[in-house]
Amino acid sequence: MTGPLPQDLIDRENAQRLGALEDDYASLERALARRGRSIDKVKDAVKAFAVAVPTWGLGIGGTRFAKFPLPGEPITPHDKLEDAAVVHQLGRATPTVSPHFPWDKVADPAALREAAGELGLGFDAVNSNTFQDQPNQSWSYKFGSLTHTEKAVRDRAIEHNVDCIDLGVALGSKAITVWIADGSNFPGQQNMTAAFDRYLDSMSQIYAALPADWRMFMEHKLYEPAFYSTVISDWGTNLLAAQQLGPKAKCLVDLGHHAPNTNIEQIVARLARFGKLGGFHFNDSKYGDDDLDTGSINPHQLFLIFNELVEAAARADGDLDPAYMIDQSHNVTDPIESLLLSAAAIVGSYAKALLVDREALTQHQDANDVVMAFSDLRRAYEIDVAPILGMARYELGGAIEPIETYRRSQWRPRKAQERGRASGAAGIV
Ligand code: RM4
Ligand code: MN
Ligand code: MN
Repeated sequence: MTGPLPQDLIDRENAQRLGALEDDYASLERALARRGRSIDKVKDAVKAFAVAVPTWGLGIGGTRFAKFPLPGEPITPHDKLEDAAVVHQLGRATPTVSPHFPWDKVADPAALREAAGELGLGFDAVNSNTFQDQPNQSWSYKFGSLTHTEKAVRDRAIEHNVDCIDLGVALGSKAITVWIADGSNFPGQQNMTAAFDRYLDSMSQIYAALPADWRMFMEHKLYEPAFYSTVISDWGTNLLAAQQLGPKAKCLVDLGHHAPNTNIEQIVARLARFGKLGGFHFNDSKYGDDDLDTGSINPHQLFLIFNELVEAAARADGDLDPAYMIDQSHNVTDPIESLLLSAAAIVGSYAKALLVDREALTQHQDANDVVMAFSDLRRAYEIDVAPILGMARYELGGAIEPIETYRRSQWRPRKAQERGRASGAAGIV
């Protein structure tokens, strides 16, 4: 099965656009060839690139104030898979989904895995949730989870993470992402050293439950919901923990989890250099952890991150394998459209980074030729890679123009007839 949308619709839409695409591709091919770059090589790398879609980003998100449901948005885990399959069928860059538990908890994970397989999807890292209390839960995470002062609460949080690993094994996943909301709102509220020690102790117990071929991604975040201090506040703290825990423990970089103006690309370079870069949660932000669409605010930063990744990959000689995942909250758009645009922004940044003339850049850096070094980067950033992305999608059976084809498919209005209505309660996602 190619996906939930009729393939002949995609073919018909593509047929109208193929001539123009071939024309643009040939023109870019000539322009790149003049500079000694092979367009086909970049296109092949783009075709092999994959980024995971978050199940929590497939429904409409919300803020503390309100959530405005979208008629036809997915309600059940299976609905979410269906929508993820639409994203992949059109965009051809998102073959996996990253589930969040207990939000995506189902009685029969093997059946969910099979349903995903039938839709052409697999599972990326599973996510645990100890930042909310679940209905009828007899303990509370109000004052922390893996770092709670009471052992009984820590044990429940550890148990939940181990359950998530078991679910992930049943789904065919190979990693767990742990983000905790633990921290404090007032100076003096928490013994910062003791809280970190409790974190290390709890995490070592989760680490011990990891299957041999699994990785554990640890996500730092400087604030929110704790507003004075968070236990895993920054990449330095995260790296210390990952180093202590062992080789399967890696740092995950969520683009929205840094102080404003942080040089995220430099963090990426550092983590990659020391074998501790686990993966990414892509999104964009203006003020805080806004979870806006990737590349919508600062596409240049995204390019610079991929520039470091391409640089690190050349040095690592096949030893660099970060998990690429999206983590966004779609409050005012159709999530399918946001995810299509975001995946294209991510893949496009990767393509641009591949177009950097790395030999020339190194020469200019070594000669301290600032303007030429900067110009090398700028030139690659300014290339319009849309024809490469369009051709890659087309050759993989996707849509040359995914959003237009998606709208033509009438997917959402049809689902509005079939699916129930999502709750309008405010909430994080
Ligand atoms: C957090 C963090 C986690 C995500 C939750 C929903 O801010 O980014 O990755 O699981 O939000
Ligand atoms: Mn995240
Ligand atoms: Mn976040």
